[in-house]
Amino acid sequence: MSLQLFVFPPSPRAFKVLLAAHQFGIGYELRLVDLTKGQQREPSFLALNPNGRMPVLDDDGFVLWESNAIVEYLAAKAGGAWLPAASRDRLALTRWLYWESSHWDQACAILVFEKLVKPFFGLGETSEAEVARGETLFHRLAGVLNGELEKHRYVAGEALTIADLSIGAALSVAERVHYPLQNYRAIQRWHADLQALPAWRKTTALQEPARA
Ligand SMILES: N[C@@H](CCC(=O)N[C@@H](CS)C(=O)NCC(=O)O)C(=O)O
Repeated sequence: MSLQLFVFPPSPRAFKVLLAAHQFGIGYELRLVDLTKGQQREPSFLALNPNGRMPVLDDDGFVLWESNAIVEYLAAKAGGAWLPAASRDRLALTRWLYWESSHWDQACAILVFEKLVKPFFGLGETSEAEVARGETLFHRLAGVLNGELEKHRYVAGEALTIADLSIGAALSVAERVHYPLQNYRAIQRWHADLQALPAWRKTTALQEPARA
């Protein structure tokens, strides 16, 4: 059986794993988990991920959930320098994946929920208090990211790594979420570099909400 990615493509977390697969040139079968239809709560999906959340990878019976774990798995499968063998080199990237899931994803998710998910799913008015909370968290993190990107072209140095794919995925909805990026010139430059990647363009083409 081929490698399968269970995703809802409009989501930035789906974008992350699809972007990684495209960047590494790894073939996959896209299995739609339509969140608008509650497919993440169906028994067949819960059997793959009891958390009822996408993305999920199934590679010939090896099942993984958590988007950053999936990115690491794809990087290992791709070989080469994508997942460095030396522990210090690898952990220099891993720490950014933890940063992404503990801090960056959490801050971005507040803004995505208020400005994108609520209108998309008809979940009520945007809460200005939540937007303010999300923006406060966002600024603290964007300052850190911008500082690193002033020192080198990509997050962890001069070469593109899984840290860029993981952290950059949130910006796949930047135009619609209006992250407060005005004062972060290095992030803007990096975002433009990511958008120019053929893999980014290929992933963007899948973002349109599924119509069934
Ligand atoms: N930390 C997880 C988060 C996954 C997640 O929260 N996915 C959301 C969509 S972006 C989901 O499937 N939500 C469905 C639900 O909560 O019912 C990851 O990075 O994979």
